Amino acid sequence: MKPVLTAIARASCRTLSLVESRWLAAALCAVILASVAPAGAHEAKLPEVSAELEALRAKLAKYKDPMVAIRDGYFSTLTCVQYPDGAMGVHFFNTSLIGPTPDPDKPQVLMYEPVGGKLRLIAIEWLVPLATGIEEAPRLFEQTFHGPMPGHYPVMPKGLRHYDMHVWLFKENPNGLFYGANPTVNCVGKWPYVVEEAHRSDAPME
Ligand SMILES: [Cu+2]
Repeated sequence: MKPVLTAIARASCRTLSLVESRWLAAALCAVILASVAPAGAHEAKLPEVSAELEALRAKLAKYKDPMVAIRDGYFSTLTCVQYPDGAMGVHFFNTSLIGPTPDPDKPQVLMYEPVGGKLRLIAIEWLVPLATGIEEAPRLFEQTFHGPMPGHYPVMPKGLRHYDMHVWLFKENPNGLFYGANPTVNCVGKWPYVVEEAHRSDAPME
């Protein structure tokens, strides 16, 4: 159906180009084309991942709806976290999943990007506080967690020292699938509550 609509829109654009006012024709044309743009056109490009992460992405896709996340115990921390080299977005944190051994199927954190006043799922994160008793950095998907680092104030108390690992399952990160900040995500001016952190997200802060 959509390709047919797009073809009709393009044809009407050609007809409009015969209209005397070029400006008016261009403006009308833009409106017509925008109205038939496919719904997915504004969706983030999905990164290529291993079969294991692909399966996890399918399992977690239900959380594209933040209401589903809330019902499952992932609560919004309200603020959008910004770094000099990119942003993480808004973290939804499920404290009931905290433990010393990270479960590959159950990240403690979901991350959302503010887009047009709404939240779009972009990444997931595992977070293991030192208070769980772990001493060495955990590993998942052949990656070693970052840290230990202090809690990210004011979203967390500074004393919440932890290891963490981010995976950009739902939005391509030019810095890498496991890198903390994504330069294509921006909080400033997009969300009423923004925390700007000075340190690069992956740098251990002792
Ligand atoms: Cu994060």
